[in-house]
This record gives sequence, structure tokens and C-alpha cells, in this order.
Amino acid sequence: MSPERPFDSAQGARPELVEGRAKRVEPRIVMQVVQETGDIVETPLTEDDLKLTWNKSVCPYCGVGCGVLVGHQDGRVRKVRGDPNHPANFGLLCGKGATLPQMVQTPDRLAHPMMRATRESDLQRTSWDAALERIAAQWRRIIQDHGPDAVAFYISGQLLTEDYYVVNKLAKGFLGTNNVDSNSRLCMASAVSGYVTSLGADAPPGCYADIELADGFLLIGTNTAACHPVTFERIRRRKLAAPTRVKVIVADPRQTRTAEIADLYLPIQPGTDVALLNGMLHVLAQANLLDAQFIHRHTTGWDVLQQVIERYPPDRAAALCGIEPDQIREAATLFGQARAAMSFWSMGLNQSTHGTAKNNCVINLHLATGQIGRPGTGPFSLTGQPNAMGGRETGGLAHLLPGHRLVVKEQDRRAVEGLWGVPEGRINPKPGLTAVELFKALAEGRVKSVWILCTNPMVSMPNLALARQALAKAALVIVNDIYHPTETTQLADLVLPAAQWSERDGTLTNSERCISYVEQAIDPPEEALPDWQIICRFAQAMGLGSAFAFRTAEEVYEEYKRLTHGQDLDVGGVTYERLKRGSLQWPCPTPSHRSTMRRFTNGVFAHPDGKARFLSHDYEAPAETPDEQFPLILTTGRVRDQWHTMTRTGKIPVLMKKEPESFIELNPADAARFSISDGELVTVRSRRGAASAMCRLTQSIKPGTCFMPFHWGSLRGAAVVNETTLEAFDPVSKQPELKFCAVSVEKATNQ
Ligand SMILES: Nc1nc2c(c(=O)[nH]1)N[C@H]1C(S)=C(S)[C@@H](COP(=O)(O)OP(=O)(O)OC[C@H]3O[C@@H](n4cnc5c(=O)[nH]c(N)nc54)[C@H](O)[C@@H]3O)O[C@H]1N2
Ligand SMILES: Nc1nc2c(c(=O)[nH]1)N[C@H]1C(S)=C(S)[C@@H](COP(=O)(O)OP(=O)(O)OC[C@H]3O[C@@H](n4cnc5c(=O)[nH]c(N)nc54)[C@H](O)[C@@H]3O)O[C@H]1N2
Ligand code: SF4
Ligand SMILES: [Mo]
Repeated sequence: MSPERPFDSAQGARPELVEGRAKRVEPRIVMQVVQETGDIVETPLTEDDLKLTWNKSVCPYCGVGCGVLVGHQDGRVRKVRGDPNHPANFGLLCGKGATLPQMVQTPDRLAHPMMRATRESDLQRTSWDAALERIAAQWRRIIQDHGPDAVAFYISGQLLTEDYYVVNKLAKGFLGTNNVDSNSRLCMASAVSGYVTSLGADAPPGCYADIELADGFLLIGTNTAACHPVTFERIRRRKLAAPTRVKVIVADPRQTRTAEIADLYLPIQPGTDVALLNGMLHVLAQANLLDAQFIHRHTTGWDVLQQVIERYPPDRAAALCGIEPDQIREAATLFGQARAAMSFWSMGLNQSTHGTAKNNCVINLHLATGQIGRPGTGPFSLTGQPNAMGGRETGGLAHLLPGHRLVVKEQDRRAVEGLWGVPEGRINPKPGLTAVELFKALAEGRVKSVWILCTNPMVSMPNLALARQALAKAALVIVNDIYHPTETTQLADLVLPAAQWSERDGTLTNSERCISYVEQAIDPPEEALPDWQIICRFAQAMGLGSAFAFRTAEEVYEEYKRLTHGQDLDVGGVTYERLKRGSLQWPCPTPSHRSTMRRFTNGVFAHPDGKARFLSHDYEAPAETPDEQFPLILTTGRVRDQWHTMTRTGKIPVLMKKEPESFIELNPADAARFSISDGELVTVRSRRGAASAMCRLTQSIKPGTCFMPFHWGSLRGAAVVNETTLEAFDPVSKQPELKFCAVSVEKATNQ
């Protein structure tokens, strides 16, 4: 099996992919592999499939970024297939990707702008001009009366790079507010701050192809099997290919399917990852398994870290983590003996009031063992959403500017102002409000209006009571979505119809810095428009037309590209034409550059002194810990067959059949303590609110901890888990602690 092409899913000749709209692929056999219920199924194209027109795209769900081929006919998407030539998946798809056609044209698709005259009246169909004029008039007044920081955008890692770019340009360069934050704040912010503080630059150093070259894997705070199924499949196949040589460690308070491939499963107490990682380093140092030369040449800060890890002998670390000292010794030895080791992590580390520290600690492990910058190595945070990475590139968080620049840095502001042709001093030097801060400011009346694009905060924000208050208090709430109603559109004053996946073109960047172009295959319904076009039309209504006169997504990309010149993520050599032939990994600064699989291969990191930094952290308790009244830890997350707030997967029968209803996972020992039986309706209560769901008893969750998925929202008649969660956030990344709050559980009374 060659590392470049780990699976051969295309049998016979490769399909001939024809670029551009409405062109036909030669009818050859395309195979796809679907991971359904854990089984791998290969499905050839049928005779009927060969009549379809096929376009290239990328799955709009998770950050794996699988390439897909979209088969359409008569303006409808009929089939998708894994793209056998895409480097993320080589033809593989999971069950969500395989069922994409079913979410495109649904009865609740938004096709026209809608507006309500007053809060009390109903949403009614309106024209684009009337809708955008109303927003422009009201925003002008708000900005005049209260300044530009009284308006805000709350956007999404599911927008494409071109959407992200125009929203940022409008807000930060023209309206004069940095209040543009993204749901990535709930998702990736701690990974960004972890990479930037440790390595000097954002984004994973390695690539997926490293999976086939690694012989040690640490999967920590990630349910990869459920949430990044195709990447998991690559790791699993790597393990199976060399079962004795390849070692896998999984650390999670829940023994998920991800742990099925583990040589060592560590059922750690939620929130204790810093203790685990410091403990592993302690053992590695004692056992002489560190790379002293690498530490000496390429890092700073080891002296301080050495003192900190002194305090984490296996006995103490294990006691904090609720596991055995030998398990920490074994984890350290497995990691230390690997010739090439990779770590993967996601929300189990990021969604924490110590998320940045946890990211730093994983990176410490790699720096101390020299497991970085070589093939098969590296700390690799899995991005959740399909374009969370592109959002980071285009400055889609409240403290960023395009091209990995910072709002607080004067030279960065000057550079962007110059490129945007706006006067010096236009960009506000103060970072904007981050997600939780923004909703608080709305609830307190400091921000008067919010424009929400491509996210459903009335299900996904922590402490929904706060989010509800925020939208109720706001003078004007605007929501761009593809469906109506959602829990958020139903509270909006204006609902604007967006063109969605397969109905528009653009670019996105997956977990491994790989940029792909997605083709438009079909037309959007009636008046729906790509998000970037909606923002450009609004800019015209605000009298800012000339800076937003883009006619195509490609023109937007070409302008964005100029802002990356000379930056670490330089995409000067990326064009739509090149991307149509195949994906490219940044940096890719010139047209002849072949893209970058690995960064820091010369041991020079992005801090000014060229060294990576060891950043030392002690274990600290989460923001809210269990007590007598709220004796259990609630952790929240995902299931394999639902996507987020279910606006898409909730409409797909085969997925709904697999995950029909919400649930609460509880250890039988806790169930006995609270007199709860399997299958009963249970209420979880916190200081903020309550949520009820069916109880699933399982030994796979650590006693003292319960779990609920966050997918089910109020429109599904279910009590929503984020009624209970906590908005406390990490001081550096400002990412909220969605993985830990204190709750009680009891039998629901209204059974
Ligand atoms: N099927 C599906 N796939 C998805 C998504 C989806 O909604 N559905 N969403 C996408 C997005 S945006 C994201 S961000 C990713 C998220 O992907 P993941 O991070 O893998 O998903 P989660 O279920 O949120 O959390 C992962 C695991 O963290 C564990 N955990 C909780 N607390 C701790 C802790 O303190 N320490 C450790 N070590 N582990 C802990 C949980 O038990 C859980 O199993 O998934 C992406 N993929
Ligand atoms: N308790 C708890 N809460 C969590 C998490 C957790 O682990 N636990 N995870 C957090 C994380 S990591 C994330 S990423 C968030 C995700 O949370 P959300 O972003 O709120 O979830 P989605 O359901 O993906 O919302 C996307 C919305 O955009 C719409 N949409 C889809 N495509 C388009 C488009 O092209 N244009 C427009 N305008 N709209 C479109 C969809 O219909 C949907 O309403 O949830 C966060 N909340
Ligand atoms: S692994 Fe992620 S990107 Fe790939 S098909 Fe599944 S949901 Fe889509
Ligand atoms: Mo996410």
C-alpha cells in the first residue's frame, strides 16, 4: 500500500473527471466505499448513475474534507460518490456523506427573503431590495447613535472562504467593527491559540498521508470513529496493517468506538488531560526517552517545564486522572518508543476553560520527543467543520485579520488597510467580541443588532437562556440559512435564503491545510443567493458598493489571495484553474509551487527566534465542579449519524433510523445511586436549566460522569442539552467549557 494512495477504491480505470458545470463524465466504473454501521461497503455505479452529469465537490460536513462527485440530472442532485482522487478520502465516504442528496431540496428549503414588521408579527415573504434596505437603514442609525461596535456578525466554519472574506472585509475594513466571530470559537479557538503560542503559527504541521507512516497514535479528547470517520478508517487500516508495530492510545472518559482500535485505553476523569500529559512527560524524562538534541536546538522553555513535570510522578498524575499509575507509564512508553508518533485531538481538549493549556501540553509532548516536522509525526488537531481552517485563514475570528494577521498588531492593520484601500486607522485596534462575549453584550444591550450566518446558536450556544435573552433584547436579528424554520430563524426579524452546497462554487480548507474547489452543480432554489453575494448586495445598500463589486467567487478569491502574500499561509500560487485539477496544501506561494505537505521540516518554527516554545501548565480544576446539589459531571458531544443541530441529518430517514432520539448516557453505578433504570425518561439539571431524555445505561462511561449529545433542539420537541451547559471560557482562546458542568439527574416527573 503506497502512502500516497492508501486505498484503492477505483477499480479499473479512474473516472475521468470533467470540470465545470453540466459536463458529463465518461461512463466508467466509479467505486465508493461507505462506512455504514462500521462495515465497509463498496458500491459500483449503476446503469442509471451513468446517465447523470457529475461535478467535483467536497462533503459539507466534517473537517476531514472528503472529495465527492456529485451526480445530478434535471436540476436535482441524485447521487454522490467518494472522489477516488481526493487525498483526504481516496473514494471513502461515511454514512453522512453518502446521503447528501437527500438534504438538498427539502420542503423547508428557504427560497425567498422573509421579514417581520414588528416582533409581534409573523415573518412574511419580501424582496431582496426591501430586506437589505431595511437592514441598511437600521444599521446606519445604530452605528450613528451607538458606534460601529453596536453591530456584529456571528458566522460559521461551514461558510466558504469567499463568504468569510467578504464578511470580514465589510465589518473590519468598512463598517469599522471587529465584531465578527464564528462558531469556530466554540470549536477550534483553543487549537489556534495552542499552535500560535507553542509553534508561532496556526495549523497542523503534518498531513493525512502521515497516518500511513506513523507507528504511534495518541487519540485524546476525540471520538474520531464517530466524528471524523474517514480519517479514523485510515488510522484503523494503519493499525490493522501492522498490528504489533503500530500502537494506539485513546484517552476519553467515555469508551467510544474509537477505543476499539486502542492498545491502551485511558478512561480519564473529564478535564484532567493536563495532568495526564504532564505525567507522561515525567515518565519519558525519567526513562530517557526524550530527544535532548531536538530540545536543545529547536525549543525554548524546557527548564521551566522540567520543573513543572517534576510535580507529576505517575502516582500523582494517575490519582488526578482517576486511572492507574501503570497506565500512565505504559502510555508514556508507547508514545516514547514510537519511531513516528502522531496525536489527534478535538473537542475533548478544546472545549475547556483550560483548552489552550491542553493544546500546549500535547505539543510539548511532541517537541520533547522530537516527534514533529518529520514524515509520520506531529500534533494534529482535527478541525470540526468543513472550512473552520479557511475561516482562520481569512480572519474569521474577532481577534484576527485576513492572512493569519492580528487585530492588535499595528503593522498587520496597516498592511490590511493598504490592501483594502481604506484610510490608515480605519481598522479598530481592539479585538471584537467573541461568541460568548457577543451574546452577553447583546443581552445587556451593548450590541444592538446581530447578523447570524450559517449557524444555529439557539441550539449550539452554551447556556441557552443567555442566548435567548440576547436575541430577545436585540433591536434587529438577521439570519442567513438554507432552511426555515430553525430554532434561530424563528426568532429572527429577517431570514435570508442562502444557496447551499452544490448550488454555488467556492473554496474551503480541511484539517490538513488542503484547499479544494467545490463546483456548482445545480441552481439554488428561486431567490436564494450564495452568502458572499448577500453580503456584497448589503454593502451596496450601505453605499460601499465599489469595494464589493465582485462578480464571481473567483474574483473574491483572487483578492483574498493578495492578502496572504508573504504570510505563512501564502496562497499566491493557488488559482481556481489549478484547484479544478486537484487540491493544494498551503503554503503554496507561486504558480509552480507544488504545495506543502509538512511544515517545520527544517526545525525552524514561526516564533521570531525560530524556536518552538515549551509552555508549562499545572492541572487546574474546571470552572464548575460537582457538589452535593449537582453531584455529577455532564459532558456533551456527538453521535456518528447526526450533524450538529440536525437541520440536515434530521431530514434523512436512514440516519434518523440509526439515531432517532436524544439520550443520556449514565453509568449503572450512578443510575443505582439515583434510582434510575435503563430506558427511563431522565431530567438533567444544572444551575442554568434542565434537559430531559431517555437514559442509556452503559459501562462505557466513567462513574460520576454523564453524557448527552447536543444535536437535538427545541423544534424536535426535545429538551436541549445546552439549556444546562456553562458559558465560562478559556482566558486565552475564549472557548467555552462545553465538556464540563455540574448537574443532578432524576427520573422525569411527566412520564
Ligand atoms: N457525526 C458527526 N461528526 C462531526 C460533527 C457532528 O456533529 N456529527 N461535528 C463536527 C465538528 S464541528 C466537530 S468540532 C468535531 C468534534 O469531534 P469530537 O471532538 O471527536 O466530538 P465530541 O463528541 O464533541 O467530543 C469528543 C470526545 O471528547 C470526550 N471528552 C469529554 N471530555 C473530555 C476530557 O476532559 N478529556 C478527554 N480526553 N476527552 C473528553 C467525549 O467523551 C467525546 O467522546 O466533529 C465533527 N464531526
Ligand atoms: N453542548 C455542546 N454544544 C456545542 C458543541 C458541543 O460539543 N457540545 N459543539 C460546538 C461546536 S464544536 C460547533 S462547531 C457548533 C455547531 O453548531 P451550529 O453551527 O449551530 O450547528 P449547525 O447545525 O451546523 O448550524 C449550521 C446552520 O447553517 C445552516 N446552513 C447550512 N449550510 C448553509 C449555507 O451554505 N449558508 C447558510 N447561510 N446557512 C447554511 C444550517 O441549516 C444550520 O441551521 O456547536 C457547538 N455547540
Ligand atoms: S468523513 Fe466527514 S467529510 Fe468525509 S464523508 Fe463523512 S462527514 Fe463527510
Ligand atoms: Mo465544531
